[in-house]
Amino acid sequence: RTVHVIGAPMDYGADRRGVDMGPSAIRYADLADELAAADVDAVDAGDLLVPRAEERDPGDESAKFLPEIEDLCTRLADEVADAIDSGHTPLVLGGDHAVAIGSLAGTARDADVGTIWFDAHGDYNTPETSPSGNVHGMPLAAALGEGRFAAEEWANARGLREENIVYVGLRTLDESERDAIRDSDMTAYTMRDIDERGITAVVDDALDTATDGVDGIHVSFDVDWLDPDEAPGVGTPVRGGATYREAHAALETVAERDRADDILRSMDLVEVNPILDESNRTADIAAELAASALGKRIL
Ligand code: DIR
Ligand code: MN
Ligand code: MN
Ligand code: MN
Repeated sequence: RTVHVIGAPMDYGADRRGVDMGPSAIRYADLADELAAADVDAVDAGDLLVPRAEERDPGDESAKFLPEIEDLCTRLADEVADAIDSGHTPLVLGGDHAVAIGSLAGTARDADVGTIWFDAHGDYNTPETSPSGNVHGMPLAAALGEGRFAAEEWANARGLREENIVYVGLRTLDESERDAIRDSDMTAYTMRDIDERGITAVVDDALDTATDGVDGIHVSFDVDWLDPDEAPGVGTPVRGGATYREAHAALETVAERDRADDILRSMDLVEVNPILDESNRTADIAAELAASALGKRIL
């Protein structure tokens, strides 16, 4: 397998500046060595060019920097789709989680796709419902063309199937997201499911649902899914998250299924914020977790 690393150093989607440095921090955390340890070939396509947020006006308060996000995500979607066409597995380094709009649009351009969303948050707001106006809280709604995103052709992920979207380890939702997720065809496992059943059983079920009848899955990993004690370098920490070991076990379970059924199509690692981090430890974990997802094994 060849992994195609794409840096998306964008922080238009979040309030706290600094996630634009995520790609550098993850590379600095020996991503290349970690990928080698996973026994994959890797090509690093470098970073997409992103104008600095300070040079821009946030514009519409209900979806800040949306034209800038459109520009980045349109280019990212093309690069992800091209990488898949050449038989590679795109690994997108964020950047805030709004970059997933581009990843999903690219990976689901010519295929039916499911996704597993590892995140403390639901990321299912629309400009109409978002309490913050931050687009990193909206990528799933954008990809599914909800609300105002119905008119934003660039954001829609054509082959993404709602019934193949699975959240693992949710622990905080905005009120309108709760109702919308309940009314949707998506599947949601919360931290409580992990407490009760253990991470590997939950991820196994998530994989059954996400892979059912599709060509492959996209794994979107927001590092705030981890407990802030493990991953302090995030803009929106929420206590009660996954432990270090649960996170590795989750992604090793994905890798195991991939080894059997060749299901992993693309992946995001997002929301690493080096400004808020302690000695790059959040980026370190992110790099290690990429290796677990891509097949690194002890024995
Ligand atoms: C919040 C935060 N639900 C929002 N979302 C985050 O702004 O919509 N997602 N941090 O990862
Ligand atoms: Mn997120
Ligand atoms: Mn999050
Ligand atoms: Mn390391």
